Amino acid sequence: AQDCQVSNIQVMQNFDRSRYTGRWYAVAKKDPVGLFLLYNVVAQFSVDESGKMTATAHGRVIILNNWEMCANMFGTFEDTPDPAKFKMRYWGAASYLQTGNDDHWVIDTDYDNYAIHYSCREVDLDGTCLDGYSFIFSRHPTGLRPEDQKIVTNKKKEICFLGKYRRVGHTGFCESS
Ligand code: DAO
Repeated sequence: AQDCQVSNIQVMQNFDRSRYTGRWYAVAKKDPVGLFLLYNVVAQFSVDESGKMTATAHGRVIILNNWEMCANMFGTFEDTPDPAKFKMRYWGAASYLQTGNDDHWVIDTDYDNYAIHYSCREVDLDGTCLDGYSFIFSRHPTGLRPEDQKIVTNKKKEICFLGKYRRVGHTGFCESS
């Protein structure tokens, strides 16, 4: 079913947040309007004592439309009735970085190799996504394993973002920031 209705998008069944913890490398990204995270994007997910999911991320970002820098970002996740759908509040280590409150859906993951994230910021009047972004994460900085590529391509199609991704490279440049 690919009617591109945001409300019909299938997410990960029985999402297990504890298996999702640890380091994920963004290897591809579909950008939103007013893009922010550019390259060397690494996210680290955790589950705190109370069971709440949190994350930190670092990467090359663009601010004021033409200024690039390495940034440290933080996110906290509010649960919803669907275990794979969260509300993410995010902010930066510095005040001039982006802040926001976005949907954060886990579309699919095998926990050990790949994950597909989806966020629609603005749903159009016809129910499709007008402004959204998506990360393809890998446990490996080198990218997806060949056997995961087909799964990921199918999911990109299902969320109606196929052909809208760009590769996100890893040079290690923002690792120490
Ligand atoms: O890059 O254009 C963009 C939008 C993404 C903003 C989200 C950044 C927040 C990161 C914190 C948690 C990590 C998943």
